Amino acid sequence: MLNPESINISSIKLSIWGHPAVGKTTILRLLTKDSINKKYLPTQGMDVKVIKYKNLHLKIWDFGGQSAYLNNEYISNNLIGSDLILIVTDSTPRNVLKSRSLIDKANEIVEEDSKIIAIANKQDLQELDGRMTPDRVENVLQVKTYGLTAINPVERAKLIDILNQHLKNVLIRRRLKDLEL
Ligand SMILES: Nc1nc2c(ncn2[C@@H]2O[C@H](COP(=O)(O)OP(=O)(O)OP(=O)(O)O)[C@@H](O)[C@H]2O)c(=O)[nH]1
Ligand SMILES: [Mg+2]
Repeated sequence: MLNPESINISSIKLSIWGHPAVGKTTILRLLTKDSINKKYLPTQGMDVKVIKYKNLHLKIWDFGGQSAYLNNEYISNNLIGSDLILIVTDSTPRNVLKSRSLIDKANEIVEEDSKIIAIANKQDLQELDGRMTPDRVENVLQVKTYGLTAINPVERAKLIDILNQHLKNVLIRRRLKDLEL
């Protein structure tokens, strides 16, 4: 039985992508255990943070979502090489529909090399203003989707669980690829 944790691979690239103000940087800060700043400060360009994750270095790329950074060449150059891509939405119907095209674009760029999953963020606002449930978001996006409230530090455990699940698969895929060579 293959034990992914026994495989010594030094680094994994996790990209967090989505439209502006959906909560990408908040998700990064939830992971890095930095304090959550509720004031919106748009990310300029991108920010890369490295955290130790089990026996690996997890390199987290937090992309600015503003239109200047959605340009094809910029995204192609930087998304390439991702092992796992988190497409983040704020769970409003409008944003979820717009995020579908980001998934298509990401698929074109990375083809079979990266796993793409989605985060239906801002679930705390669901009852307040009718945001979509993770199941409904998943129906539209057609990739595995998880609900999250990134401003709530308690949700860190949930986010780590999601990553655990998918990073294990990343390692297994890499291992199988090595065996094919
Ligand atoms: N209510 C609520 N607000 C959130 C949640 N996650 C993030 N926010 C807020 O949404 C705003 C934008 O969050 P950011 O994480 O900066 O958004 P971003 O996606 O990084 O934005 P860009 O860098 O411009 O692409 C901030 O005011 C956050 O506090 C959440 O789960 N619920
Ligand atoms: Mg940001």
